[in-house]
Amino acid sequence: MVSFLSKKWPNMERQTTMVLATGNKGKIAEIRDLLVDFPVSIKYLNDFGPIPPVVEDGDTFEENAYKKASQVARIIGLPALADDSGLCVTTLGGLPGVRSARYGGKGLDDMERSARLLRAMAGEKDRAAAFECVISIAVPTGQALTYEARCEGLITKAPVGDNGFGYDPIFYFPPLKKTFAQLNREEKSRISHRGKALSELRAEFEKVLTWIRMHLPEEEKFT
Ligand code: ITT
Repeated sequence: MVSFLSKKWPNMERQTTMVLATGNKGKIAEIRDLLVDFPVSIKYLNDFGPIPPVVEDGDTFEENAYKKASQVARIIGLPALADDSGLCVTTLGGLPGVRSARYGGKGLDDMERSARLLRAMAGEKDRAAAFECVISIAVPTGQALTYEARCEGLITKAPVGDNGFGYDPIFYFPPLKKTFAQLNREEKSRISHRGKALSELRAEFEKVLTWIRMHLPEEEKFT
């Protein structure tokens, strides 16, 4: 491993451990894919004992992403990466937005939330919407880096496709003439809000790792 890393990442002979601060399996799969060849050892919330849930009461994706990353980093004592994202529908004044995971109330699953949104859009001609994503990487002392991106599309009249998660079946991406749920993970990541935010992060990953190491206590730098 070290020899592979030292060829591709000459200044990164050791791996840095980073916790993915999300319980959303769809996000985990997409983020893991995009960091697979990077010199980080990824840990998941499940690798640690029960962690108090983060109250996502921020008004912006950025606030919530920072809250999730910084709380997990502080409690676990390792750098953490969190994603706050959602679907913003123009004609609904940007809703469900930061409340995308809770739209329609507690106890609904992804399909029921999408059905609810389609009902709210019934008869509406303006179907414009955008997925937005903010990635926050925080260290235990609270400093953080932020990456963000959006992806514009249209809300369909009915769900189409079986892939992905969340609102993917009702989000149509005109350039590919498909909903996100008709794309495989790689196709989606090339154009999605999360894929674009993570590709900015990938583009300067070496700098990010150096920044993380500078902000870690001595004994955790090379775990
Ligand atoms: P964590 O907070 O644990 O990361 P969460 O699902 O609660 O998981 P958010 O608060 O960021 O995450 O809510 C994001 C919601 O927005 C998510 O549950 C989906 O309903 C929707 N969403 C975000 N990105 C999406 C994507 O790529 N495809 C479909 N729906 C997405």
